[in-house]
Amino acid sequence: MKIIAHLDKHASPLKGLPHNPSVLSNFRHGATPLHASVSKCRNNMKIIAHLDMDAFFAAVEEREHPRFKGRPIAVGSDPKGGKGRGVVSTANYKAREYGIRSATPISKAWQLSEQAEKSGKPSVIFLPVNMRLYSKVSKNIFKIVEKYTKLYEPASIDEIYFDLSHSKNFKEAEGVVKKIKEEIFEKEKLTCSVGLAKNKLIAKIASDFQKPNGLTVVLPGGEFKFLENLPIRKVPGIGPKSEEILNRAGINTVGNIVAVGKKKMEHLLGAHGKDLYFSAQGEGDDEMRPEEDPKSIGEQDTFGADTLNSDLITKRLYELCDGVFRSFKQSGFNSFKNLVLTVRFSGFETVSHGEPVGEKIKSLKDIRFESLRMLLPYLDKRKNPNLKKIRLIGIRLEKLSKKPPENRLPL
Ligand code: TTP
Ligand code: MG
Repeated sequence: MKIIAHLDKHASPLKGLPHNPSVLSNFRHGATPLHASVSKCRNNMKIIAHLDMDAFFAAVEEREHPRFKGRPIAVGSDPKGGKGRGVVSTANYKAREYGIRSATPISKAWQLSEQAEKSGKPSVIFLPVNMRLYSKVSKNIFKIVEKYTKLYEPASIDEIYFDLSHSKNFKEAEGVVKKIKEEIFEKEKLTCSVGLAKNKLIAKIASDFQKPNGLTVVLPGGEFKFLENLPIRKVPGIGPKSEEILNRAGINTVGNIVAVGKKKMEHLLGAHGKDLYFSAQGEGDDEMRPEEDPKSIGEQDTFGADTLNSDLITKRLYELCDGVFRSFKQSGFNSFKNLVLTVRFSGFETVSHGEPVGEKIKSLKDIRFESLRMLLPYLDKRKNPNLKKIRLIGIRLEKLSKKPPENRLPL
């Protein structure tokens, strides 16, 4: 009998699963009893894990404030009694039951909390973002992973890929993952979800399959069975725009992508469509790239009221540059490739403009200069023909690297 996947779950077994009950029962039947027959790690076949912390910022806050245990928590900008204009960074799973999640406008989160309170449920605890603390915890977690394998690739503040191919087989690798999960829980009092598969793409989709506190193993050969009934949005690289285009063409599941074929996918989404066709069959990268850390450092801020006042906007831009510069100095990275400016207009239309100017930037003054140069066209008709007011601006450094030191910003 072929094992498609093995699921191991310590929390709610239904959370995060796709809506297709047949997939659920498939995987349930494939669980522990058959596991002894898992295939060995064949030549060239890698064993890759993807670990993602559960409700990261909110979970850290819950740990730091035991009195909030069990309460819904939203971490993000100041709700200002319902008048706040920023967004939620993340919400714990209790707050998600109210419909609050990452990127929910903070005013909407406030409303949802008030509604819940009226129906007798606990109100939401709103907390500000404490990035310094989360970065510290993130480093501690990555250090725990590093004890088990030197081949790893941090992918964001709360997620990391690591290579366990030195294990004899998937069963042994699963044992290592369990130890890592236990150590993270013991030392940091936090849970995470992990996916184990032959490449990064499947491991990432698998880590999201049973959140929170999940462990999902997709054995070699079982990739397509695992993927085929998942909604297309589960595939990294399919955002709301691609989803809409594909849905309109009747493509709703990963299996549909394969069924329509490469030509059709290319016709709908160009080269990206072709890539997705291969992804949908479970193909993907299995290399760890620790030096090419894709993490970015950025800050953004929503104005108290939409504005086109250039003094005010420039002042805020400089403050953001100062914050980003400070974080960069503390990050341990030495250089970056791209500087990205984000502008959100009234009505939420958002543009991001990035330029590969990292080489040029040697100081805080340079970041301020380049950011302002990129921003100015949005303050006049060059890139803002209707002179729309601006709601939010952001600055981000992308493609951070530990080398080369000649581009290091002065400390
Ligand atoms: P995620 O891993 O996407 O979310 P999460 O860890 O909060 O929840 P999950 O259990 O579903 O993994 O993001 C990690 C952290 O990054 C998150 O805790 C807060 C931050 N974040 C933002 O600030 N803004 C965002 O839009 C998202 C998606 C995340
Ligand atoms: Mg997470």
